Amino acid sequence: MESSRACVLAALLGALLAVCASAQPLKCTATLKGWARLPSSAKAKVPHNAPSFFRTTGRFSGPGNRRNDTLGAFANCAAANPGRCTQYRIPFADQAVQGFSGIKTIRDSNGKPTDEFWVISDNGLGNKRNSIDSMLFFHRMKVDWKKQSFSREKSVFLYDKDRKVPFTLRNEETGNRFLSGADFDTESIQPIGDSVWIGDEFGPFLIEVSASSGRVRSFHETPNPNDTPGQPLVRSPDHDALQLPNPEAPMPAFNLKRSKGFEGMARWGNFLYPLLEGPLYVNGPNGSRMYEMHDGLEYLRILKFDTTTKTWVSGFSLKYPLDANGNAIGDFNMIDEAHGMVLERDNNEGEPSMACSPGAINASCWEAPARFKRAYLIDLSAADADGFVKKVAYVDLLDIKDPDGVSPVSKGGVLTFPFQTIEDIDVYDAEAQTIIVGNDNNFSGRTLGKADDNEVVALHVPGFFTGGQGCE
Ligand SMILES: *[C@@H]1O[C@H](CO)[C@@H](O)[C@H](O)[C@H]1NC(C)=O
Ligand SMILES: *[C@@H]1O[C@H](CO)[C@@H](O)[C@H](O)[C@H]1NC(C)=O
Ligand SMILES: *[C@@H]1O[C@H](CO)[C@@H](O)[C@H](O)[C@H]1NC(C)=O
Ligand SMILES: CC(=O)N[C@H]1CO[C@H](CO)[C@@H](O)[C@@H]1O
Repeated sequence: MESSRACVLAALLGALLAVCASAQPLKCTATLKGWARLPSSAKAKVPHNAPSFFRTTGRFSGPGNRRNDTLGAFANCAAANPGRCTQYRIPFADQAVQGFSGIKTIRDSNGKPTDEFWVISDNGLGNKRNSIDSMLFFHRMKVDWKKQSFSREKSVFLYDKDRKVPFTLRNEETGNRFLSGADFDTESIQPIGDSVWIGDEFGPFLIEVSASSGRVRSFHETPNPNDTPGQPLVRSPDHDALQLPNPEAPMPAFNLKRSKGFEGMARWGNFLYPLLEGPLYVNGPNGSRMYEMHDGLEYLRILKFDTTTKTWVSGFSLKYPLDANGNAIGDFNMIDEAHGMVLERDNNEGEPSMACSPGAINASCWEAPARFKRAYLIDLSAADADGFVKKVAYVDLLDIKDPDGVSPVSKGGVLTFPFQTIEDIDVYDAEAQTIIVGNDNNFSGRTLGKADDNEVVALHVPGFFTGGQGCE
């Protein structure tokens, strides 16, 4: 906001137009280099030593989250448009693999990318109450760009045999104490050494597990970057320590929306940079309560964690300014020491060209099609005095150039990525100036009446590797 005011002033003076032009993020062209899919029906068998309860998923996704053990008891329909359902019915046998909320390119010992990636599955069916019979796991996936498919090479299920988690687990009194979608909502993944660090949304919490076995090694609460009396921690309504008080008593303090925890988490060296998906809820200027804002726009907190000492870096807090209130971030990874990539999105889904007419919503159009799906290049080293990182440039994921017809779902040389939740971004091959982006398929987005596959795309974005050069 301030920069655009400065621009108007400079324009009035008829000077410094070049400086102005760079104040707004530049649009970079993204060209499709690879496209691959994992069928939405992909399922994983549960480990032989996991409770048999987990051989079925989705018993609690019906009305009121009350259980129903009958396979296929409920249709899978969009919340906003109940007429629009997918081909699947719930509960189903085994565990759904699809729905990835974080990605990390696997590199060889020379730092060259392989065609393998770590991905983490989201917590199941979307929330704490309907994901009780979902297991938590991450996977090593192999992409075959020629066959346009990706396959699961290995799945690592999370378990807390050593009782590192300080609250009662769903599987408390079981041999291995596997973690479930009622315990955590796993959203971001960073391998460091032989550990994998996972960002959660219920606490929000940070969890360290063994990269090879998934055994929990450490557990960390989130400090409140604001000095708010009585609120030393960031807590969402799903934090384990919260419970509803008696009717006449005040509500307990919590300061983050549900499902707005560590959706993204970048890494540089031994430091993690967890990024909250939603703004903190803070004390307003006149005794009111409000979401944190700057010049009328919500912003998100980036924290810093030292994995060598396993402590939060106190006093550190950068801020990510959203383009619009209500937008969310999907993932965050670094390109170099100063630059990161952040996915920012609206909550809409569906092809913009297939929008419903106002007041005429039915199952064959999108009631709220995708409008804002972007990957931002940010500069952390250019943060202003208030800690706001600089949004340098962006890629419009609704306008991916596909001149060579790489993807079978491109139309007129353009691929759109109109999914509600796009939650995976990382550098793929820095030398070839490519990045990798994936959707968190929560069963909808591209095709009406059908659960969409998980898609990953390799995008050539030279502007992201040159600080925005060549972008307009
Ligand atoms: C479970 O769903 C089936 C199929 O819709 C229904 O017939 C049955 O009554 C349900 N059971 C319970 C306990 O709600
Ligand atoms: C996708 O996830 C969002 C947020 O969790 C939820 O509101 C929406 O209903 C889901 N869509 C479908 C089709 O399940
Ligand atoms: C559904 O709505 C769209 C746009 O609102 C309209 O063009 C189409 O004819 C409708 N289809 C049905 C089956 O009503
Ligand atoms: C009564 C009053 O002035 N309320 C204001 C308190 O501050 C918030 C946030 O700036 C405003 O939105 C309210 O209007």
